[in-house]
Amino acid sequence: METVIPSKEKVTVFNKANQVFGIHIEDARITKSYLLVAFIALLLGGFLGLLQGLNRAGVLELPVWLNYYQILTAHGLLLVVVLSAFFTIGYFYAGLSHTLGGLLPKVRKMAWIGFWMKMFGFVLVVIPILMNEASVMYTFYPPMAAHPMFYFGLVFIVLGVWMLAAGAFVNVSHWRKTHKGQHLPILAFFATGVFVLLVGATAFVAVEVLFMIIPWSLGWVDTINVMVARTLFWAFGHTAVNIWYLTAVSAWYVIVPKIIGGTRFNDYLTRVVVIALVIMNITGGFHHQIIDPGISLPIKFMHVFMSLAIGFPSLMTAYAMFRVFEMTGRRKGGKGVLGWLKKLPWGDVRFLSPFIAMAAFAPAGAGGIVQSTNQLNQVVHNTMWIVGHFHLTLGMTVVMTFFGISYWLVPFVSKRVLTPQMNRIGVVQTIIWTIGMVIMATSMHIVGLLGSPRRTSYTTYGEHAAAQAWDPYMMMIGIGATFLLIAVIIQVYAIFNMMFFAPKGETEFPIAEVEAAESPTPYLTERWGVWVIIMLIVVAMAYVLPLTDMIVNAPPGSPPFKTW
Ligand code: HEM
Ligand SMILES: [Cu+2]
Repeated sequence: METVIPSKEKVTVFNKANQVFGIHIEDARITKSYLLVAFIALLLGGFLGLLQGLNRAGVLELPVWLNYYQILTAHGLLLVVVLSAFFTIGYFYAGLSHTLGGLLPKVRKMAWIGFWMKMFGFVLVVIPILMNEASVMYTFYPPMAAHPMFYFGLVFIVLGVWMLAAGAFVNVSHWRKTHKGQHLPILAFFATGVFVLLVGATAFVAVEVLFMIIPWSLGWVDTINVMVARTLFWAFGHTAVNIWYLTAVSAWYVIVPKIIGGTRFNDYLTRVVVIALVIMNITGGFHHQIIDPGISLPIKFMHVFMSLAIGFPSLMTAYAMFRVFEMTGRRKGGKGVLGWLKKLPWGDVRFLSPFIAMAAFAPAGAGGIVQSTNQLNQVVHNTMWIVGHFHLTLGMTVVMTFFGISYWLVPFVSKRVLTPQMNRIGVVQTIIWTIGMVIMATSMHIVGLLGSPRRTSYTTYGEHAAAQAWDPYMMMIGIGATFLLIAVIIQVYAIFNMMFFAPKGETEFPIAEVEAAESPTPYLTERWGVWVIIMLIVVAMAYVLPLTDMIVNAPPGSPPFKTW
């Protein structure tokens, strides 16, 4: 079954075969495995989310053998690490296979090695969590210390990511060698950006875990520099969430225009957005530490500047999307100021879900700007507002885009079709998820402004009046969480159905074309070596001075603590 692609001619033949017969069966198996893990993580994580929501609403007391922080750790990791990463990898590997004429045999091997490294790492992480030996939450900030096994698991997860990134780079550079002078297909261009960022992000957490936390948790060194650890974590954590966002953005630019029967936005500007997001992403990490002590004001100011700079490509994206929607709607005969909106395929889950996802990014992005502002951050820092914010950004913008993708990607890799009934189920799922998230995230924002802290199990603070004022909102969080779990169950049912039981048939991998009249994109955009060097310079600018300062003028280190 191995398809060796030695020469240019064979590549084109294979390309054609790929377009006619869909994805190579072995490439499909890779993506299916990643997607299955992703959606099982959604099921487990969503269930734990409901437990948290009901606990905080005051209607569910957790049994003594189950700790709120244990659940919170698992929920965060399952959803921000497992669901997001596995979906991203499954989706982009299918995209690379489809647009580059199949994965190379050695890349397939790398994808499987990466898969099992990640799974092995995940098992190592889960065991101490189940034993209540690692209730450190997904940020695992020192001086809280988990069982060392937890950190070894993280190392394997990172190694798995590197293996997958290497696989993607091998396939991309092979294609470039055999297609000299051509532009990388747009989805492979996005994939390159995502894997560059994944390596950049995980490099920080690898240093933190390998060189600081593991020796400390094993007792080889007595104390840890908490500030350095937090800084390395957020250089990673901040970038990670932006990677999930960039994955969603790739579908908005490339896939959604095709689904609505239109053309995609200007190719040159699209590539510029990708490059801008890659270069400027890692340097926003300190906006998570905006009220941490020991970081000088000019440095914080620089990170805030870089964080807000990311708003620029995001606004370009918002403009690009609505331009595509309006042009497509008008071509289909939509008239007047808003008449074109009626021409969009609202009944198609592959459009509806990512559309709501994009709309959610408006309040989500605005909240992000609030949080990046020093004075406003003081009001919302570590309150439920923050939890509301990332359920809008990740729980709606990113995850709903992933859901929308799943309704064509799963049939595509399973050689099945999306039936009208399944589409209807998807629309219902989308509506229930939207209702749940809007209720939950809005209540979280408000109760956060009223002072309710995040990461705190149910308490009345001795019947304190301020805490009692939170009660109605907490109840709404519980109600939103219930809607969400219903939506999770429907979504996971849809995945299994589309993967194993839906009618056989060919499904298209939807990739939109550019406008015929568009001028060609300058080849400059393909200079990935240059973009990576600029990225490294910007990262050095943001991190070398503050990290040196934290190490040279180190505060007293801390021994490990088990606070739960
Ligand atoms: C069924 C759907 C979901 C429900 C009911 C839910 C509910 C909750 C609740 C109640 C909290 C706890 C807040 C606290 O005590 O601080 C929480 C935390 C969190 N959720 Fe969700 N959530 C859901 C889906 C998601 C999704 C899809 C993501 C991301 C992809 C996500 C990411 C997180 C993260 C990262 C935390 C924070 C953990 C921490 O602070 O350590 N959640 N969620
Ligand atoms: Cu951030």
